[in-house]
Order: sequence, then C-alpha cells, then structure tokens
Amino acid sequence: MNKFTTKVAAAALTMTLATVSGQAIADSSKPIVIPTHNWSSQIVMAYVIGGIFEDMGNNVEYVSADTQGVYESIRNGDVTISHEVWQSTFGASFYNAMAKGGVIDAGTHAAMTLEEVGVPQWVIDKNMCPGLPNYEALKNCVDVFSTTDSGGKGRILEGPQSWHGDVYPNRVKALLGDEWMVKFAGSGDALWAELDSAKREGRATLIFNWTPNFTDADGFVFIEWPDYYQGCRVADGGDGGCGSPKGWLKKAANYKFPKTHPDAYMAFSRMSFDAGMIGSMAALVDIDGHTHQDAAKKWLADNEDTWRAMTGVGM
Ligand code: TMO
Repeated sequence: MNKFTTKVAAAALTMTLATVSGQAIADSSKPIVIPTHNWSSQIVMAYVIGGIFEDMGNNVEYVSADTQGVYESIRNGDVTISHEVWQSTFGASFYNAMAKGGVIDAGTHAAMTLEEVGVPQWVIDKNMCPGLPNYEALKNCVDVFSTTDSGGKGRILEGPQSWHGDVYPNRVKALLGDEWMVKFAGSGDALWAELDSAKREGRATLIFNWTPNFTDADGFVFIEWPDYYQGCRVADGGDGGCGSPKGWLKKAANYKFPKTHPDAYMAFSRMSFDAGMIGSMAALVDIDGHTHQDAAKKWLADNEDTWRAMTGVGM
C-alpha cells in the first residue's frame, strides 16, 4: 500500500471503530436522578424531562431536594441535573458549586426570568396604592398592606425562607424602614392561597412571585425597586437596597453526566423552555388542579411534536 491508501484504510478503520464505540457508549442503565423542589413548574418539568429520558430508554429516579443544597448534591453526584436554576435565587449556590468542581452549565432556557414581590393587576386597576409599581409609593400605603398578623405594619408575604434567606428583610430595612415587615410563607401554595383570599375580600396584597408562572395569564405587577447591581446584596457586601436582577434560567448537570449518559445529556442540553411552556406547566397544577405527574403526562402528550423537534428524541 502506498501512503495515500494506507491513510484511507486507517481512516476507514477509525470510522468503523468510532461506529462500534458509538454503540458501546450508549447510555448507562444507572438511573438519572432528577430533583424536585417546592414550586409547581419545577416539579412538573422534572416529570416532563424524566418522561423524555424514559422515552429514550433511560432509567430515572426523583428525589425531593433542598433548593440551595441541591447544587452540592449535583457536584458530588447524588443528583444528576437541575433543570430550573433561577439566577436571582440560585445563581450564587450554582456558581459556588461549579467553582469547587463537579458541576457543569448545561445551557440556558429561552425564558427570561424575574423573581420579585408585587401585586395582582387589580390592585393597580383599582388604584389602591397610588404611585405603584414604584416602590416609594409603598411608604404611603402602610395601612393598605397591613394585615391582622402584621402589628400595624405594612406586610410583604415572602416565599419560604429557604429560597432567599434574608434578602427581603434586608431590602425592607434599607429602603422602607420600620413601618414594614416581612412574613415568610410556609410553601408556594400559601402564596396562591393569599392571592385568592385577598381577591375574595377585595383587599390589597403584596406577595413574592415570579415569571414565568401561571399568574402571567391574569396579570401580576412587580414592584420597581432601585436597579440590581453586583455587590448590592448583604451577602455580597452591600446594604441590600436594590431589586432582583432580570435574569436567566439555566440547566446544571454533574460533570460525568455527558459521559455516563451521552444521549440523554445531548437531549438535556438541547432543552429550552420558553415563558409560555413554563407558565403552562404551572397552570396545569395551580389552575387546573392536576397532580404534578398527570400535568407532565398531559404536557408531553399535548406538546409531543415540539419536544421531539427540540431534543431530537425519536426523530
Ligand atoms: C425559584 N422561584 C421560582 C421560586 O423563585
């Protein structure tokens, strides 16, 4: 053989080996471990993604996980992925775990996000606190937002303390002062119960919420605080006197996931949900009353063409 044919033969051999090893490195049968947290879109999306992995022939396991601690669990391999890394709430924990080694950034969803306190649209429409959504209007509306448990102060109903620690108490201290207080809800559901009862009773309410969410459909107006900047939060050395960043929504994975489950990892890296998709996952539970599992089954059935085209699974 001359040099050229040797090269061609070698190339052909390499291709054959690549094909063989391509089959040899099919996804491991070890379960892909998906975390569930305490808000609806995240739980529904866990079962949506798990359903797609199962459609590929993979094994899946779900674990209920702490919303901040999960990044350390991904780093050490107890959990395989996180599919809703919200910048404002989890960005710091995600990057801290990444810096220690073991977590990779598996891409960004199409949806932009905001996690912020605000009022339902009808509070604005009825002009119950003139000047909203500018935060300075709140200073003149202490009575409007006081509740039976707020001791005469204006009340912000924040999500569970495990989500943001003291971000809102710090902000209130820096920007609103002593006439305001922050109450932590026991669960996401407690926020929606408060929305319902405020509407029934015709009173104003100020709660933590986020977008994309099921509340996007009815209208929810976020308070406009001074713009977020790096270093504003107390944890980052500031006084906390700023709003939340308008942020990204990312996916995280254990660094070995692309090697142990190359096909599932590729599909996961291609997943990009937009605001409409995420809002509809939440609405199937929080408005329509489905269980999270049934909501995911319905979402997968109703959107089969979309998710197959997005991920390449079964195409
Ligand atoms: C992370 N969350 C969507 C509850 O703000």
